[in-house]
Amino acid sequence: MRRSKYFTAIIIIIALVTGLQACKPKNTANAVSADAAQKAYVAPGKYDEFYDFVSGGFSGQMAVYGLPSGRLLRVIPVFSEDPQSGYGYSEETKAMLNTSHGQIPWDDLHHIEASQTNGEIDGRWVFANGNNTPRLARIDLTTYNTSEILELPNSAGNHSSPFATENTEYVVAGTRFSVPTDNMNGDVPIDSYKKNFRGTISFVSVDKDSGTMKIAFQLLIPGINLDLSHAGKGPSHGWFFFSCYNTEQAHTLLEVNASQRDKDFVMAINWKKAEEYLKAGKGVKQSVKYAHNVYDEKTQTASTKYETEVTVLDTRALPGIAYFMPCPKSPHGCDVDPTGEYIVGSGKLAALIPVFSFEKMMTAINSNKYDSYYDSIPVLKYEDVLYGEVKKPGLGPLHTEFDGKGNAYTSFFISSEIVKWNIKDLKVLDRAPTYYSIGHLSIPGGDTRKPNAKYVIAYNKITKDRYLPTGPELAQSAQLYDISGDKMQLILDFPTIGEPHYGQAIEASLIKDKSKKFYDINHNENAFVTKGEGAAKVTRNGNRIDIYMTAIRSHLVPDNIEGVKMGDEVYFHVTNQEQDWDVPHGFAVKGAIAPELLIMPGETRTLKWEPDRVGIFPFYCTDFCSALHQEMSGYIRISPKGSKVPLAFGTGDKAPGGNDTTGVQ
Ligand code: K7E
Ligand code: CUA
Repeated sequence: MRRSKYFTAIIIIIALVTGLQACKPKNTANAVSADAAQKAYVAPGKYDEFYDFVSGGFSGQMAVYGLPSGRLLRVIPVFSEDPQSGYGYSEETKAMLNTSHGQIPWDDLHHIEASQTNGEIDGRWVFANGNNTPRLARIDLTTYNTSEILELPNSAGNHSSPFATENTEYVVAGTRFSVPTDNMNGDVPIDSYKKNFRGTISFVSVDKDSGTMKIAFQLLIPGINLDLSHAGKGPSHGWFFFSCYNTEQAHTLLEVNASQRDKDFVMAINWKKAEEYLKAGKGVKQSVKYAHNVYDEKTQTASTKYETEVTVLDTRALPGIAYFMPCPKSPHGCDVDPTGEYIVGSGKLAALIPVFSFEKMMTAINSNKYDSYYDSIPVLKYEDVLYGEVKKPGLGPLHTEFDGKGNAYTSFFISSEIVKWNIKDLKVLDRAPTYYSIGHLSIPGGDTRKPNAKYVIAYNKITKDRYLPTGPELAQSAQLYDISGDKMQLILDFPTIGEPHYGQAIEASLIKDKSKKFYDINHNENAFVTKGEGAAKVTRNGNRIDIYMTAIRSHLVPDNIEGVKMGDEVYFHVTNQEQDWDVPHGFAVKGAIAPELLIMPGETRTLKWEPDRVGIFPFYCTDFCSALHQEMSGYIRISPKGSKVPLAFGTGDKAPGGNDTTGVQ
């Protein structure tokens, strides 16, 4: 029996590995219809209709594209240092990447979640997960800055994340890897998995006004892997659904060992019940350590607070929080339709799509009708909670989104296609090939109560022959399909940065007018701001040199600096004096390890430099800002330690002169 299951698993794996080639659609050019170009065409000078916020995967960043054109509008640095803006390098932003493990320059970002009000996208923030070192980020959609990053303790592999409730009461994050919790002695044999490894789900509350995140509580769950999730809505508001795999609790060769069981689970979490337990004091306070990084818009500076405590509710000891619904087989996506009644599981290794009924689930729970228990959590009967199955939809279903007209769109990794099916009668209505190996797909608002059924976007894993070759690494790719008619129609391919796991497209009208044009310099409360050239100065405090510098088209004040010596720590605090849209200045100094800044109008940014040799070092503006941009430059003189050169600085008439101490050490 075991043997035969083992072989089944192997065959499925072979299908997974080879399926790609076997199912590669032919005649790809024919798939594009004649009027496609017109539908994706946004004339020069015209705006796109949607912003598409797309994860960069292993780049740790987020990209913003316009739709339907597919034009790249911006890359927002989130969990990775950014050589464009200096995020993570400048003194003001370094703290954003702090964790309990130290400052981490790079992470893996998978999922984007838009904030919601009444179950609809409200255009205030987008959230993203740091997958490797578990963190959640909040991005402000007026500035396109990462405003906050919250580390998650008791977590490993923050994949099932982030997912928001209908009013963004919570953004929720589940663990991919179960591990011993942080307060345990983690020095245990790996094969003691079943005894010592646990999963957690973090419920992060979001302040209605400021957006500030806080871990409200964590749920301790059995040692399994959580993959993805979605919040209930409408009638199922108050519930969360998580896809679970590795219910085998394997700890090695998961490819085979976590594919043994016919059914894994969708876990239903009653978070209102969890709140009750929390209120009743059933939570256990645990000592942990995690970083909470907040970017303050007033001081334009990020800071880190290390938190030391989290409240944990054990779902195995507190009945009524968690239930398991059996779901075939190694489910990946877990998606809730706009009505909140249907929950779609997507077993990567299953040849059907199970659709669960929230109403049936509640009936089964209310009548205490369980099949069994899994690590003290009730397991409901598959037949009791199943609304129905979509039969033979395709191979390797991953993710489902909805059009709000009663249809679902599911991505199929192995058969490389999107399949449209009807939720009520579970009949397949249409299928469209993707090029190739689609992962997530998204419809604007397609996971909310109010989808905008204009487009579906495919985020693909493989591009192979779609673009001009660029060496071994090819651009990954998204594809845009018009879904306004009965049949899906491919209208555009566009390359993406990193790996586009998931994206959320938001109607431009919801956010474009709130976009900030510049920072009011009068409200700049940075500790090192320079308001006006008259206030520019250089100060020495021991071996610390602070240079309060201004930038305006097309000069820097001061642009000649002398009297700095070897062994000094030099801080260039550059304030961009412009008060106009689209006039950043840059700053760079030769030999600096964190070499460059990009400074928005009205903003202050600081570059730290420890000169490593005596000499003259030029600095200059790196962003072409005017016809005389190339003249926007200056020099700093570094003298030997113990030199008598006095501290002096200025621009033009005020530039220092006559400090020739050559040979006078
Ligand atoms: Cu399917 Cu990380 Cu959401 Cu990628 S995951 S596909
Ligand atoms: Cu300022 Cu170029």
